[in-house]
Amino acid sequence: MRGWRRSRRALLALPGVLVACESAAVDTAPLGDTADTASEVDTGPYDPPYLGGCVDAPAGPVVLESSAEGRYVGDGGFAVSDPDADGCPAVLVSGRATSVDPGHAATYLHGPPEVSGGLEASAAAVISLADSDGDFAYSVGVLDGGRTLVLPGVRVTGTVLLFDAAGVTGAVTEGAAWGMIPVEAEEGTGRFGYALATGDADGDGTEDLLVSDLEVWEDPNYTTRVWLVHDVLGVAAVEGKVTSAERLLARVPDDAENFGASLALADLDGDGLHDAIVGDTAPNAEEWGTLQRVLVWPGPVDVLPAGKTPTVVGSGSLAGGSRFGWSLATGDVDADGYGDLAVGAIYLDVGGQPAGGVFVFRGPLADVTADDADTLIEGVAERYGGAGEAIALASSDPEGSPLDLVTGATGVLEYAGAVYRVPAPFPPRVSLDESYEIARGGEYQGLGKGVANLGDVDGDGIDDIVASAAPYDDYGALWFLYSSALVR
Ligand SMILES: [Ca+2]
Ligand SMILES: [Ca+2]
Ligand SMILES: [Ca+2]
Ligand SMILES: [Ca+2]
Repeated sequence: MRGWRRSRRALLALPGVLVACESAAVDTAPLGDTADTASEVDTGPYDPPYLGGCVDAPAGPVVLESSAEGRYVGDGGFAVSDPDADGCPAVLVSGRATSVDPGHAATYLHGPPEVSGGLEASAAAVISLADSDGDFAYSVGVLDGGRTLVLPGVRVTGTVLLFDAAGVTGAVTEGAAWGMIPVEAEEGTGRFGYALATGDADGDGTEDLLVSDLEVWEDPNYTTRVWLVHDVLGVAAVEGKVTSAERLLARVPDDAENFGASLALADLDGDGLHDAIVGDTAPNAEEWGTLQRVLVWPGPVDVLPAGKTPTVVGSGSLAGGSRFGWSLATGDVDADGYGDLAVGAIYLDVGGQPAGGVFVFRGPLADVTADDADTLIEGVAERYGGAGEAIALASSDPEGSPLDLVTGATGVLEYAGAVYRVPAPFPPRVSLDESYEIARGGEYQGLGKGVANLGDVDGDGIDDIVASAAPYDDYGALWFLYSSALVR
């Protein structure tokens, strides 16, 4: 198997491409036939086959465009879950608020998207949060199997807001939150909530939260932090909407202003306990060039650094300003039982151009550098191509392993942007080209700002992908890339 061919985009507006989860229609067209048919049909009615999943197999990407000017949907992170276990994913994605200025908004979709009405019509809820200093929080997350939505709020101080996924409907604001946990005592001037991760950091069986608070540009008085909030649901349930008491467990290196640019809680050393993973890019090549790295604290993690020495995944011989650590993804890509780490570097030099790329390190990790990566995935050699902007891992195997790597590159094709899927197993070096492309944006759409694994939604045994095109006319769009519509 060699790559995925570019998928078709001519059939996006076909009505009836998607059906509800409870559809009982069964069409047993083989996957190969389905894909071939999709690649040859240009217009006209399309009778989507049903492969046993949540949606019928569409003929191409399903695109939901936002109708809210300035929404920039998908400008930040995704959180995908299936709280009612019906096989239809719920997608929480960040964007900006147009009803609150300045502010940010998370759009929550639950169940198959309806193409005809666009993003807002398909959304179960749009949660808009005021942002007093306009710095915009990017991240979103879920707890309790997706039954609780987690958003950082920044009206006055850094606050983690919790929403009942089943209880948010239509346009809501922070007043609908059932839990508010302040995690910063002083006035917020940083980019609180730039990244967050959920998992069991301290190994006690409760879900904990990492959330970063990056420095505002050129503010010499601000320190960059990653907060660790233990037992988020328990704290919120007991204390509700309190606004006192720091419960902040922080790591504040004074030499790194982008500490926490990316975060994950995942097991990388094979002991079954989540490890705390923090990306630390450097914005200025000359001044900060040596500080690009990913730090991995072995779990259980209590207070960072808690006397523990992190494993350091450094940028090695990469040029300063490569932004190694910009994005992270974790999973067992080679199915050997150890968690593996993928690290994005959006300005990685490829052929003399800041094209971007992704490094894959197979666990268990020791101190390594980018030069030791098991796989280097280089972006298309285009200036500010943006490969590694976001990373997801996804299976093409009904058995679930090993994992493909999916990355967006917002700047390729003169900012049309594209999403690439590199099939497992990975060779030591991969050069992204059209053979790996699974979707390509239109003019200046910047497709690939975010990518996430949806699980197998269309029922063909292959994980499907959702991607965002954030600069899309300042509105933004979500692209649902169902594998049954792609030709391999
Ligand atoms: Ca815990
Ligand atoms: Ca571990
Ligand atoms: Ca592995
Ligand atoms: Ca699929």
